Amino acid sequence: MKRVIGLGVLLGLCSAAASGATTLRAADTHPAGYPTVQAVLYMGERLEARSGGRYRIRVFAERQLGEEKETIAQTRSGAIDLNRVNLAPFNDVVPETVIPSLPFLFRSTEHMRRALDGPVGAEILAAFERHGLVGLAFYDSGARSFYTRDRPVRAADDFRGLKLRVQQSQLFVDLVAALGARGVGLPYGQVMTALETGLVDGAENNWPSYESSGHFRVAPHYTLTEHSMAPEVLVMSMARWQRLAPADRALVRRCATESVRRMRELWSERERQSEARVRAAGVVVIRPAPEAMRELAERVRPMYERHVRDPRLKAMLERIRAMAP
Ligand code: GTR
Repeated sequence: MKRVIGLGVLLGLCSAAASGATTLRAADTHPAGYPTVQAVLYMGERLEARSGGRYRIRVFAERQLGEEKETIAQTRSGAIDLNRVNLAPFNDVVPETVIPSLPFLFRSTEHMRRALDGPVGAEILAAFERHGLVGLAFYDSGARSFYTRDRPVRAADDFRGLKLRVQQSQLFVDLVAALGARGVGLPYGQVMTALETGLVDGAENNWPSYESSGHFRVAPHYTLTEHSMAPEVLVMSMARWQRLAPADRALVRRCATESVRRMRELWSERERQSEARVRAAGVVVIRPAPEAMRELAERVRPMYERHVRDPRLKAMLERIRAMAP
């Protein structure tokens, strides 16, 4: 759902124009204060300082510019300059993004960072260029786990009969089907109502999103499946990028890279806080037994064959596997 841009925002943009600074408009689905929003604001501070005040970044948080699928389309068309999105809504657009979104691929945060900070990550970021976007950086997103409204998921067979919300990605719809439930792709902003009305029985996300969205209040059973570590990504509109002087492009990249370190600090702190907050609110946290986890991994195994057919992507997958600690 789009909101009308407020007078304050317009005045802000006008005063930036009057001072001669160029304001880059950035979209984020999360509310103000969420680590991704903070990280892009930090990038803006760096950019403003490093460009001698010529550039600023304004973050339109909490879906002010639309849901992720819409903001991706708008960024590709050049209506939005920067976009911080999760990889999943890109799965059907940029095939390379499927790889780091695959279930149970990364063994740990270190494994994920090792892959994405190196040449594999650079290749995935470069792949956005074929789709009207410039990939600037990956941000951590922790691990995603399932949560349910009425009954907890303790064993693999508890997935049977459940309708679970996932991001708008075929990979994730298939993931839920492989587990034995039904996946419903919905934009983030519709999940709360879907949970409240029983349109879905649950959803899946990391600690900070589970907490900040308030979903924990309606779906208080959190099962630590940690099935995906699909990272966040920061992209720029290719149309906007091409209007930047080469030196300014390098500046934008540098400031985006600088924001990654800040994001990592903010993220680990927020993960801890969010987990503590939802536990204090009485959420039941379930750690599935090792046999249950083995069974889940077994169920999703055929997805690798189905979703990774291109030899180049298969090779990328093997490179990531080889980096496991
Ligand atoms: C969050 C992610 C968002 C959005 C959301 C969702 O973890 O940071 O960008 O994709 O999940 O589930 O829609």
